[in-house]
Amino acid sequence: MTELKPHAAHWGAFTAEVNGGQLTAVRPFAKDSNPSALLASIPDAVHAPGRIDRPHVRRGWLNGDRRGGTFRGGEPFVPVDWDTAVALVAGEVARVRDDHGPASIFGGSYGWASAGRFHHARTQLHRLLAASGGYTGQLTNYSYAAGMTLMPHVAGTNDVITGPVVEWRDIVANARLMLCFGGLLLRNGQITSGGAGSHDMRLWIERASRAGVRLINISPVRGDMPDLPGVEWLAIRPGTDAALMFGLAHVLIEEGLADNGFLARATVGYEKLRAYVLGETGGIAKTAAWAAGETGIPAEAITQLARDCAANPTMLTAAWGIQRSEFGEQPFWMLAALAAMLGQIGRPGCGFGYGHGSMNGMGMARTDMASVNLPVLPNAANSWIPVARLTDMLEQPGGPYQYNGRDLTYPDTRLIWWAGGNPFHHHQDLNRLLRAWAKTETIIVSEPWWNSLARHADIVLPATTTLERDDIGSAARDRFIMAMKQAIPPYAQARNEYDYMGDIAEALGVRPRFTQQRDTNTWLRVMYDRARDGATRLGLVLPDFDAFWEAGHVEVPIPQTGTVPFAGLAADPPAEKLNTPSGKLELYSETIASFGYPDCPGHPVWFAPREYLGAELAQRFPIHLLSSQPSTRLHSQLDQGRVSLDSKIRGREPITLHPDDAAARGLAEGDIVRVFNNRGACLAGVRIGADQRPRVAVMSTGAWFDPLEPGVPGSLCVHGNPNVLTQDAGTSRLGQGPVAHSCLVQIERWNGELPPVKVHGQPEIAES
Ligand SMILES: Nc1nc2c(c(=O)[nH]1)N[C@H]1C(S)=C(S)[C@@H](COP(=O)(O)OP(=O)(O)OC[C@H]3O[C@@H](n4cnc5c(=O)[nH]c(N)nc54)[C@H](O)[C@@H]3O)O[C@H]1N2
Ligand SMILES: Nc1nc2c(c(=O)[nH]1)N[C@H]1C(S)=C(S)[C@@H](COP(=O)(O)OP(=O)(O)OC[C@H]3O[C@@H](n4cnc5c(=O)[nH]c(N)nc54)[C@H](O)[C@@H]3O)O[C@H]1N2
Ligand SMILES: [Mo]
Repeated sequence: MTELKPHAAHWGAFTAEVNGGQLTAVRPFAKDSNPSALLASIPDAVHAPGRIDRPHVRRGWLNGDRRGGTFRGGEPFVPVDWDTAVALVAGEVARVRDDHGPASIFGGSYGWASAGRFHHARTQLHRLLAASGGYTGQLTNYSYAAGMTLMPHVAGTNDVITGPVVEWRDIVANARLMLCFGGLLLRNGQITSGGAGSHDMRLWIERASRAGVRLINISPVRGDMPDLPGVEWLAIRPGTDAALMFGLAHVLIEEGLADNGFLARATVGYEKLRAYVLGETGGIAKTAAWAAGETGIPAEAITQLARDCAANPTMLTAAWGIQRSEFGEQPFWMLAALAAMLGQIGRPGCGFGYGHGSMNGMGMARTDMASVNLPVLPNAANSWIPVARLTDMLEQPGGPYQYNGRDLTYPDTRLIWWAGGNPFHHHQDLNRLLRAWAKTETIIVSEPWWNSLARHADIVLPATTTLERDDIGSAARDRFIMAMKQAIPPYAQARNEYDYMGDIAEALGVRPRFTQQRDTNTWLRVMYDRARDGATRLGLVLPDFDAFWEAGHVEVPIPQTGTVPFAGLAADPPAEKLNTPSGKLELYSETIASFGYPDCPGHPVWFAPREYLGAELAQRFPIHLLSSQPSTRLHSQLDQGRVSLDSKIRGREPITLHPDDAAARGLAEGDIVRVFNNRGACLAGVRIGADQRPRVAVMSTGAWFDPLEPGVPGSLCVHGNPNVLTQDAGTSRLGQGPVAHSCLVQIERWNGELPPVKVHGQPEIAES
């Protein structure tokens, strides 16, 4: 008999079909306008051969190998029972806390974990470590670290990046022209953090196209925007968006098209920026011809585009990925400055924003209601690093660094505990990470799967998947709250984070602080009721918990009129003071200037990246590699599912090359290549696509890191994880964000034997 259970994931809500304790299929949520194909991979992942069946400990660690021992990843694991695992983990947490202080426990655990908001692994771990004395956390994120550090200085808010951003319904009704730096990505629209009840990104892009909005895809890749009427493509050279924006700004100034009235009343610092654009400062005039040289877009096209922007109701948006590159603050800042020069900020459907094509829910109408979530506990260690400075932290305990106006030092990390994220997916320059990883005494990993992270741990704790527990899916960007009902029993000895962390809390003497004396069921009610109370204060009526759980979901009503960001700035005189020192939009920031950072001065500037096609390094490594988000999975999640596996070429992650670049190397579709630079190398399967700039290659993130010789830094990744190639550096001292998209490589045919991809199965397990 088939049982049906409502459930949800970051890639969508669904009904689970269960037969005899097995998840046999999933059906998309009935109210989803455009369900994601990724749903098909869920049963494969849940019942994958790579599930972790019980706790394990690395053999060398059990034998006393700690700091400075071997590189992790090359040794067998010894199975242990849960009592042993709980005692080992609690012992290590207490030892490091007492001997070195809680800041020596790195519990940042960056990552997406699951959509379920209660059994959210990272939040549970933070609660446990906070209850037991504290830990070093991580600030900002890999998505838009540079942008979110910058924007409060410039616009007094991060809403322009996280939302509510300029709404699609206003864009459709009012804008005639929309510049999309990095395109509008339907593949990214498959995802909402916390779960999507409805995938509406496609609907909105289609509506904009039908309404006659000219949609300009400014990207190295044509496919970054769907092929619809009104869509045009400007094939920009990667890493040069700020240069294009400067070129546009120059035309606006030269042709008297800048809105000087708006600039005077709503912004500060325009004079300094103007002098820079004109070349009165900074050495060179940022003319359209100059911009053409950097961007590869003809000067006439730039000039015409600037005129069109000034003549039409215009919306400017940039994908978050634009700032995931060297000096990533600059294009984000310059986009705001360009919108200010056009003077349309605060008009419905016009102005600027970020991420309209980066994730489902961006630009869609939403309530102000807070999503359902698990509250955190105060962290007494008061220690953190900017999220992407992970390897730096491990390499230089006590080492100084700068971030957003502060002089800081890295903690001395002795213990790492990761739950709900995957640094062997998300971090750049994995070979460097692997070397630094060896400096830590103990590494604990909570994971459902033997992925690359679990394989590089000392103590491995097997977690349940969401299908094995009750939870609630909820996202501020989505109008649905979803009941996630347990559909199948836990796999083997896998346990819920809340349950085994409760036992570890017990061993540490802090169980009541961790649990607040509540069981799972009580927590779900408490979390739901808190959100419901918040809704009531906004005048929204939501059903009580029992009615919600019975129905399987709640649809929160969407207000008829939405938010128009900066509406008060459009008035003359402005009726709105921004939360910046000047109360205005800051095209020059005294605060940022006062930091004295050479890599992020007081107004937007053009810096030539170290790695882009205009750099000297491009003579040796002539291909710019874009490691974009995968259409076939979420980051590293679902890589073992059919959608991802079906996309691979002889088991390798595809890399898409321009026909000229393939021809120059004698490569055909389906060939295997070695992609390499000074940092590392991986295999990949060739796809040929004419719809991208020459000398640009695209390889999605997320293929599980699978080194030919596990435990040997620099070993070839036989599967195709691009993060063995990407550079690990901060965007600037301001944002310290990751720079994955600034990456040069060379590509050659792989003539050797094709090593097997083993990472989706079990690692070597020793006798206990
Ligand atoms: N080269 C390159 N690298 C990038 C990017 C890029 O553009 N290019 N993008 C970056 C961005 S924007 C991001 S957000 C990051 C994403 O990086 P991550 O968020 O770290 O990637 P995920 O694969 O989602 O990792 C989530 C992990 O949680 C585990 N997990 C899921 N559910 C549970 C659970 O219930 N319990 C436990 N214990 N674990 C669970 C999954 O198995 C998975 O290993 O990657 C970044 N890395
Ligand atoms: N299916 C799927 N969807 C996802 C995710 C996923 O893993 N899978 N991850 C989610 C997450 S965590 C995030 S943060 C968002 C990220 O959303 P984004 O940051 O918007 O996604 P990216 O793929 O990094 O970049 C968007 C596009 O920018 C283009 N691009 C790269 N460099 C440049 C450049 O220098 N200039 C210009 N103009 N374009 C450039 C690339 O071709 C790429 O397709 O996606 C979310 N959506
Ligand atoms: Mo992200």
